Amino acid sequence: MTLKVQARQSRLLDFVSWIARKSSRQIRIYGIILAGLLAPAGLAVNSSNHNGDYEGNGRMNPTVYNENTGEWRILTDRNNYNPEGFIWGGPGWTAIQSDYDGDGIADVVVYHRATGTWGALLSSNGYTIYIYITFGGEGWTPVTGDYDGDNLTDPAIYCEATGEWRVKSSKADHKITSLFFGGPGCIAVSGDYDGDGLSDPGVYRAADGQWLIPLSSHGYITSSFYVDTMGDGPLVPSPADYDGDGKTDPAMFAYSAPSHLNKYYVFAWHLLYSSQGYRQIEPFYQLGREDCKPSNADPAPGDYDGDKRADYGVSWPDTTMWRMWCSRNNYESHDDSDWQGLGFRPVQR
Ligand SMILES: [Ca+2]
Ligand SMILES: [Ca+2]
Ligand SMILES: [Ca+2]
Ligand SMILES: [Ca+2]
Repeated sequence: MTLKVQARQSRLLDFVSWIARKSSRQIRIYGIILAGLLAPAGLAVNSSNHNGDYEGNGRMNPTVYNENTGEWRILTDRNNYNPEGFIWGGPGWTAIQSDYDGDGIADVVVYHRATGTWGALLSSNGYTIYIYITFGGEGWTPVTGDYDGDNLTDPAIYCEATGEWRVKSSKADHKITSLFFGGPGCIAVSGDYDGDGLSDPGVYRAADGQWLIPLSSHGYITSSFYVDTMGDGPLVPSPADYDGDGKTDPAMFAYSAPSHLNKYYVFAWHLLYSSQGYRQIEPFYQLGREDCKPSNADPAPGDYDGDKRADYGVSWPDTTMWRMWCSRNNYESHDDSDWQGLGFRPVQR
């Protein structure tokens, strides 16, 4: 098991030193954090958590990862939405981008599924220090979130076989909290569904399509939601705050959407708006393939235009294309970019 950082390290360092210059205002010595390596002196939180935002401007950066090669590519404003790349990870490593040090800028993290090793490069020290912890392993999936509400993402994992969640709380010296919720057939869909700043440890139950969400603001009493997917699929939960009220909205992405005129080459987002009493809105349908085969676009929702509402982004593993429809112009037009490479999938937040 090796982490490849050597080959393109200089490019990563170029990239990250630019970020460090650009965001020097925000960089302070935060107590760290992921491994609890440093004393938490001077700990301060000065911005809301911006998972997936590498430039610290409130807009997420589209980011993809090729597990075969360990390559990451990021579209940046400073580069006119052309990709920049580096290598971190490789076969067996899942890529995650969240803000573990709470400086408002995404950190670059990989998780080794077989051994539970996390390899992290934090933005607040210029991505120059490699931090490794072991947390999880076979059967455990990382579940991103800020469960204690201090604006720092907490390393967290979920085991579907047992329904156990383990959270290393950043506020409590990364002490592990364990809870049981979910189990076989339940996929973790953590998010802040009640908008109180604490992630809620919810699950999507595939058998009956129920979203079961213990809400932090209600003593973790479970609320349930249902998103009608109209017979479309394969399905992937795709929760995000689509209406911009600060609450995560239950949403499903359907790779193929025969509910739209029986066209399998169309994909769909099916979702509820929390701001409208969890009313299900019209599905967001778009062409996923031009050759009429079932669509294989991967979903990558995120707030790419910085208006606090999630935008619809997709990336194709077998083409070099990125496409997104932004809320700022009512999803009416799309922006395309080119990854300049094949085999990339969206990075999890
Ligand atoms: Ca960060
Ligand atoms: Ca919450
Ligand atoms: Ca919402
Ligand atoms: Ca947006």
